[in-house]
Amino acid sequence: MAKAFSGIQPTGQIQLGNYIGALRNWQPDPGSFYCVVDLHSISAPWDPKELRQNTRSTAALLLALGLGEGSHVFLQSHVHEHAELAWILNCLGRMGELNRMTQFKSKGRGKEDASVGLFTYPLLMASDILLYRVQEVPVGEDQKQHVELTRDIALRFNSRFGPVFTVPEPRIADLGARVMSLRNPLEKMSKSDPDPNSKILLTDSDEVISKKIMTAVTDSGREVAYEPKEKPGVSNLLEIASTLSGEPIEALAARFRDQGYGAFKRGVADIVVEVLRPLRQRVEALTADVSEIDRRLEEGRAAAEREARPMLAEVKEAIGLL
Ligand code: AQP
Repeated sequence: MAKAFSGIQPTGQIQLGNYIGALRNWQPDPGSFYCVVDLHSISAPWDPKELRQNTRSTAALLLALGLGEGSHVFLQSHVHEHAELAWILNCLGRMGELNRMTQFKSKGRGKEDASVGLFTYPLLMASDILLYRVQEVPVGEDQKQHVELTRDIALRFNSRFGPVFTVPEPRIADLGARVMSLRNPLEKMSKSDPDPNSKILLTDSDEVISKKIMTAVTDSGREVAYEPKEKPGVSNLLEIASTLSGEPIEALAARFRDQGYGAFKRGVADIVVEVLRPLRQRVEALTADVSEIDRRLEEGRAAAEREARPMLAEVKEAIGLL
């Protein structure tokens, strides 16, 4: 069984793309670590009150998914080894490779007021992963480049200072690795998209979910078919429905082919509602007990520290820090 690490930013309410592309693939295997990466989320402007709320609600979601049983759930800022290793990796990462990161290009390139943290974010992410000697990093497509950078940094470090780091692999699902916005199917669904109708939140009620799907942008014509280039809107909805129901895309497309977009969207909405409802109810039950969330995060912190502390000590020794 491969050990895994992955993280999610508390930059807002968790959206369906986060669930389909990442959370759904996180397994509660012993030795795996799942983290609310709160330090990453302050690389863009933030509101302290919202950050506190989003951090707890994101932690509640990971716990509701059962990731605190077997595997461990914790907050990045609770384990200072992440920030400390990040400084060391900042001194090994190269300007050229960070300049090539597409996420920085789209979010920060050319913006005078973008934070330095947004530029160096991938090296904090490399630290998150490398502290836990994991083999796999289950992520959505948009994070693949950052995991590849982590591999490059680990290989560079190991060849210069000895075999300290485990070199991880990204694990990306074949389907649903890039769920698209419901308003613009050429753009990724994102927590931070200001248009509420572009994304389904895991906290949305059944009615809100149905309404958002019924008003999702589709394509010209009326035939339901999986053709991501010609029919990006319909194909996105087919991917969402297929990943959540387990029904193959071809079977779904055949079932709805001649029924028109209205009936198709109703079918997709029913699938999404049925999957998210029980999860939302578990999160609501957990959120009512803040002290229980904090107690379980404390357990996660202790487990994470037991791995991260000796790993950082090994790194310091290898690079010559006394
Ligand atoms: N649309 C998506 N489809 C599939 N996977 C996705 N992920 C994010 N959006 C999609 C995956 O979710 C995990 C957690 O992401 P993150 O919180 O680290 O930040 P992100 O990738 O930048 O996600 P967002 O929702 O778009 O956040 P903001 O708006 O803050 O930038 C990752 O594994 C990611 O691949």
